[in-house]
Amino acid sequence: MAEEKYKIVVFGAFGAGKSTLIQTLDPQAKHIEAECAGGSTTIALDYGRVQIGEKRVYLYGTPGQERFEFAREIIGKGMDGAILLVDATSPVDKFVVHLSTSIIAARIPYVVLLNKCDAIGAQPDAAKAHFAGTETQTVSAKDRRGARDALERFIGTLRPHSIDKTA
Ligand SMILES: Nc1nc2c(ncn2[C@@H]2O[C@H](COP(=O)(O)OP(=O)(O)OP(=O)(O)O)[C@@H](O)[C@H]2O)c(=O)[nH]1
Ligand SMILES: [Mg+2]
Repeated sequence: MAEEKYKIVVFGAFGAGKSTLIQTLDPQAKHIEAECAGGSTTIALDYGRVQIGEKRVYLYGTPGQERFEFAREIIGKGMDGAILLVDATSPVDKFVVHLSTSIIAARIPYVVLLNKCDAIGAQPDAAKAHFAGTETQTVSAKDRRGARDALERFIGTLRPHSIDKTA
């Protein structure tokens, strides 16, 4: 049986935990970052790979800063599914709503992962209310088991990448 391939793109606001999630799922993941106040920020992309049985999942993380819209557009080309990672310790703002609206407009299957649920002050239910009608799951991007379970569940709902459909 041919291996199935999936391109999954992780969207989310600045500091939502996208790079952390991809690094947790693939400890050999690569990313391009720059120093910024209080730590580092993704300036181009994250890239990781995860094998789930016969399914090979290519994970691409996007930069969260608003000015990198062009990078999100390029990275998102040809994706099979999108993960919207939401920081459950901060209020859902206009930018996060913009990201979810863009994913819906592109008709891409997606899941909302409510992140940082291990942190004091996380309010996943308040965040969830903004995504009524969409599949949501609570995670901590630092917890490998929970993150992998969430990814597996999402991949299980998808069809493989179109390049394999010709086989
Ligand atoms: N407590 C807790 N902290 C987290 C979690 N996920 C990420 N963080 C922290 O949040 C900060 C930002 O995480 P990143 O993974 O760099 O966030 P990002 O979404 O890639 O950020 P940009 O690339 O700048 O958009 C880091 O200090 C992480 O350690 C989590 O699940 N729980
Ligand atoms: Mg990042």
